[in-house]
Amino acid sequence: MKAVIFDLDGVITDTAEYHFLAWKHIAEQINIPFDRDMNERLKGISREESLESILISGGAETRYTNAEKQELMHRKNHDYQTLISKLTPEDLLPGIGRLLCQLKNENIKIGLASSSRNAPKILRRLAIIDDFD
Ligand code: GL1
Repeated sequence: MKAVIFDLDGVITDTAEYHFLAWKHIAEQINIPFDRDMNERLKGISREESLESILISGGAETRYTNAEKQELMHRKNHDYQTLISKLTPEDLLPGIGRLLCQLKNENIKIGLASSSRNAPKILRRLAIIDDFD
């Protein structure tokens, strides 16, 4: 094996829960019901696609201008960044720290594949950014 490519949210750390909370907050502010089933449909998709799916689920796909959509995404990301600002190396999911060590010891390259534009910030907060090739 030459390389291992990790997903981030919900694999390296439980940021999937923080995305859920932040999207739920925004959806409720615009009166669109948002539950865990809806959240499942958003996993792995970008911020723009996630907002679009939420708007479609609430029959609101034509309610907002592009500028208003940008503002909604900005608010979601602000809430999300407040939540991830509390992350520490303790928040690595079980086994991830050990696995990264093992891969490095065996000179296997380590990569990350994530739709999240917050990924570098999260790796820094978890103190594992230098482990990634
Ligand atoms: C984006 C979405 C999240 C999630 C991630 C991929 O993250 O907003 O809900 O789907 O992509 O795991 P971000 O907003 O951090 O770029």
